Amino acid sequence: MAQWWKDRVVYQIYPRSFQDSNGDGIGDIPGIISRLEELSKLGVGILWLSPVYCSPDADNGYDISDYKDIDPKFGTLADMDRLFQEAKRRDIRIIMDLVINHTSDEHEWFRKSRRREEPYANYYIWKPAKNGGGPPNNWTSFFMGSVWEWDERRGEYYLHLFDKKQPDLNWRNPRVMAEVKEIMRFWLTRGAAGFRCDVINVLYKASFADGKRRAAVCGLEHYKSQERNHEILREFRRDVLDDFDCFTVGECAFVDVEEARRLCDPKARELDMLIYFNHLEVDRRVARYMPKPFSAKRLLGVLTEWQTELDWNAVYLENHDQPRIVSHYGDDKRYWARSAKMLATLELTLRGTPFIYEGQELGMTNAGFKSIGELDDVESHNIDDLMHSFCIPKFLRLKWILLASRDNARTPVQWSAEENAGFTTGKPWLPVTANYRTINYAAQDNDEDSVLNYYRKLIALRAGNDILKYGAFTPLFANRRVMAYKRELNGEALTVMLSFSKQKARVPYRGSIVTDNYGRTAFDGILQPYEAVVIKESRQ
Ligand code: TEU
Ligand code: CA
Repeated sequence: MAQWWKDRVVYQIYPRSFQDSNGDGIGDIPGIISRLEELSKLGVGILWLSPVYCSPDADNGYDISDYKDIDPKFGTLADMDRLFQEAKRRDIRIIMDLVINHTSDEHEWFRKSRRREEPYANYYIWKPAKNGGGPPNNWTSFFMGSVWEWDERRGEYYLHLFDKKQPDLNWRNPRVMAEVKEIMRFWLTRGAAGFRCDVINVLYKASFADGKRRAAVCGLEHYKSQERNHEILREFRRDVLDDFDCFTVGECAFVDVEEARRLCDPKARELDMLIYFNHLEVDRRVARYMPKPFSAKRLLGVLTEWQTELDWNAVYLENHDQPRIVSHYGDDKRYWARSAKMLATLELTLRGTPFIYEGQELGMTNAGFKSIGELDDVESHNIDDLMHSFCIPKFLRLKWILLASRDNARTPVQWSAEENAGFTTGKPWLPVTANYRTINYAAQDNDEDSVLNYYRKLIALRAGNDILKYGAFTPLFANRRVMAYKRELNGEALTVMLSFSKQKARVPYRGSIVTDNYGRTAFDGILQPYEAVVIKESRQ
């Protein structure tokens, strides 16, 4: 069924790195407003804002201390209202980040919970010490170490799946449910068009028994996608979301297709679509930090599973937790522009709602960090400590972490060749990547052949093409370096061929060109390095 959130392309803004308006080095809401024209010109129809609520920033806003106010570093509620209005004028809708697995330890609820002050005493997951002072179980955090932190004041441990400054809410407490519903209504009434729901499949902890040892995250089986978690999502729909014209996209940790089918079942409507990770991990061992060689065949395998098993899903290649795609599956040196455009073709010819991350449309690259000291991200520092404790040598730690660090995608958007890339007149909170003098918006805006204009062209192509939007997906062919797939609707088909390699490759398909990143007008069956070709099948 057609829906506005299927027709449109989403653009993710990481507010602190998007555009600074007042010289404090931190991007802000007035900065976003000042760039709406650029976003409109790109052709995006929905913005997802990473958290702009009050936060002490232990995890850059994913630790919220007040859900109903804007952090002063980003502006005011009045600025946010103006952003809703200004976006609406340009037919752009906005979804907010809903982070409800945990709050900040500086949230008023937690400060009172610690003191056992009612009604907050049971808003979080508190447990007494076990066997003479030890933690309640062996679970490990997504950000390394135990999930349990001892609280002197309360004399109990509290649970945190992420940083210790992110205590998990207690989803057994009906008051927590009521609070969150109110927060959702607050933003939907103000103008939000839905939510990106942070780690939404781990809310409900069904038991606190020890986890299986040797799991990447120990304890997962006790809280991932529990029955009650599904019910909670249906309750959000019934009691809140159904009253508004909105959609949800849930970020789901360690999710597989089977679980995803259930979460996105159009009948149950727990989520409208979800964010999974497997397609970005085909060249990684144990999650993200240990590399192995890339294979286009493996990538097509993962994509095929997700494209065909779900009726609809989110499609993305970058976000604020991942390295830049051109530095990951592309080539950020000789074939920088070619490979950035090839990856654009991949994203915009898959079935689903595309999510483009700020700077992706410019082909922004990894940051080129040289030392751990340059990194801001809590996860990078924790993983470094953990690897250190396993005696992994420094040069390897450095290599792996600098390549995969979340900060690679968090450097300021490169708007121009001016100082600090036109992002700020002050000192940016995270340094601008050195290549901003050549890779920037101003240089690409009027260059017909730029990565930016290629994105504009493809977004427009998708908008006017029902095969690309709603056509069925069928894999055709893949090897280590190239892949081909087909999109088909009402007897019409488009074939997409992509090269992930510096070498030429022969493919067995022919037809008239719909789009191509080499600008050619006829296809001879040979893919050039990092070429992307979309053809309309010739009927023979
Ligand atoms: O990320 C959730 C998540 O699963 C992360 O552990 C992610 O897999 C990891 O960062 C990849 O290295 C969400 C947010 O997107 C992230 O920014 C937050 O730090 C996290 O939740 C906690 O709120
Ligand atoms: Ca600012």
